[in-house]
This record gives sequence, C-alpha cells and structure tokens, in this order.
Amino acid sequence: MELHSNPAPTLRSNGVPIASSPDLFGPLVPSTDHLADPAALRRRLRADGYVYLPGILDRAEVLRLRGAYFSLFPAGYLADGTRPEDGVFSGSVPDGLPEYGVAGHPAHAFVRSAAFRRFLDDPLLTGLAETLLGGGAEMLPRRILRHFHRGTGRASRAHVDLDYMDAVAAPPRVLTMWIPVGDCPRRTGSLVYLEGSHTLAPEEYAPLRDTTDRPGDRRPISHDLELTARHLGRRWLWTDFAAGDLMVHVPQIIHASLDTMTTTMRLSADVRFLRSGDTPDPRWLRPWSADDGA
Ligand SMILES: O=C(O)CCC(=O)C(=O)O
Repeated sequence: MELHSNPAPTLRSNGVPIASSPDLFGPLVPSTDHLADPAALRRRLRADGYVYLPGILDRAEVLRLRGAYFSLFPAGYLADGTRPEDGVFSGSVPDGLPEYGVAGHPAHAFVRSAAFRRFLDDPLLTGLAETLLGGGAEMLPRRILRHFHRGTGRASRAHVDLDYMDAVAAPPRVLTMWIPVGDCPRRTGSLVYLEGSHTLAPEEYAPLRDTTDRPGDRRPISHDLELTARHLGRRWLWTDFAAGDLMVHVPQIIHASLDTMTTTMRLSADVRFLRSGDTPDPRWLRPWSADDGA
C-alpha cells in the first residue's frame, strides 16, 4: 500500500532519503498568466531560471503517447488488468529485456518513431522556445525519453545541463523543455529545481562534487539532494506534475529527480532548443541512446 496519507513522507533520490519538509521543499510558481506577454515570460525565465506551464499541452495526446510507448513492452512488464496508457509496473522485468534505452529496448526505438517525432513537432513547443530565446530556435535531434520504475533506486542526480553540452555560445542560447508523459507527483519521480540556483557561480557548488556515488564522472553535482539543499541554503522547488504540463529551464539551473516509489511509472521527454545559427554540440545532432555517453 502507498503512504499517500502521510503528511511528510520521506522521499528519496538515487536511494538517498530527503525529508519532505518546508525547509527543503517549496512550490514551483506557474507562469501561465504571462503566456500572452512574451517580455513578461522572458523576465520570469531570467528571474526564476524556469517557466512552469501547467496544462499547456493536450492531456489526451500526452496520454496517447504514454500508451504508445508502454504498449511496446513484452507481456509481464505491465501490471495485469491495466492499460498501457496507465503505465503501471507489474514489479518484474521480463527476461531478455535489454538495458533501458540501448538498442533493442523500447525507449531506443521510441525516440526514433514517427509518434514521438509528431508529438515533438508541435508548433507550440518551437513557438515557445522562440519567444523565450528571442529569435529563431531549433530543437536538437538528441531527444531523451526518461523512464523509471519503482525499485531501482535510480533517478537523475543534481546537475546543470551546461555540464552535458559543450558551450555553444557565451552566454549559451539554449533551453531545455521537460515534458512529463503522464501524471508525475513527487513520489512518482518528479523533477525538482534548486531555487534560484541559476545565479550561482559554479565554484559555489563545486565542493559538492567530491561526495559522489559516481567517481570518475565530474558532471553530476550530487546524488544527495538534502546535502545539496543544505550546503547551498536553498529549497527544492516541486509540484505534482500532470500530463499536459510543461517545464522550460535555463541550462544553468540545478535540477534533479526523485525516485519512483509508486507502481505508476515515471515517463518524460526532455528536449533542447538552440538559437538558430548557433553552433550545436555535435553529440546532440544524433538521436539519443542511453549508452551514447553524452
Ligand atoms: O527527467 C529527468 O530526470 C532529468 C531531466 C533533465 O535533466 C532535463 O530535462 O534537463
């Protein structure tokens, strides 16, 4: 049974607990009211490092995409009596399913599929990127599908996107859009943003990289979200995301995700937009594969 009635449940990220307390978590602020005012939207992006747009996408279409993806899995992966669109994990991974996101795994095929391409070709996404970047914008071909199920103790470590891309311009004219493909409250593994962290100098969070569960990879800032929040004196901003919501963030903001603790699986897409004419990091010109090293 899931502990929805607990007022302050302990959450986890990469298996490390973080208390759901007001000194560690605060609310993401929606920007929907500014949609008709490009200058105000850009101000919000600059001030907060993110723009949160609940319900801007067609919920039914997002759920269709979720169903199309989960229908690619072999029998036994989804819980009996549930629909692919529900994305409910049975608790066991069928023998022979390749590692997540590598050739042969459904996520690898799905990011190359017409359904995924059609979904991301939505002019609303490019239009929003152009508004926020203040000119022409191109979606980079490396488009990531992130899928987590309960029990792995795996999530995205605290990081900034700039550390995963060669700088393209100074200041870099790149934005990320994060799209939950299904409802995604914290316990399902939502994305969280460290408040105002896009204004920090990298030297301020550099010491956190020394306490790592991934020696040899200097890109993640930390797998310990409570340590990160306390060290930098900032809260993790969160919301209970729903299918149809959209996040846009700047490449300097620290963000991470929580562990999936529900049987409902976490599915999301993240894509990057670059100002037209800027030179892209060549690694982002190829379709994503979980083992592409980028
Ligand atoms: O979905 C995640 O867990 C991480 C996503 C992310 O880092 C991004 O969208 O930039």
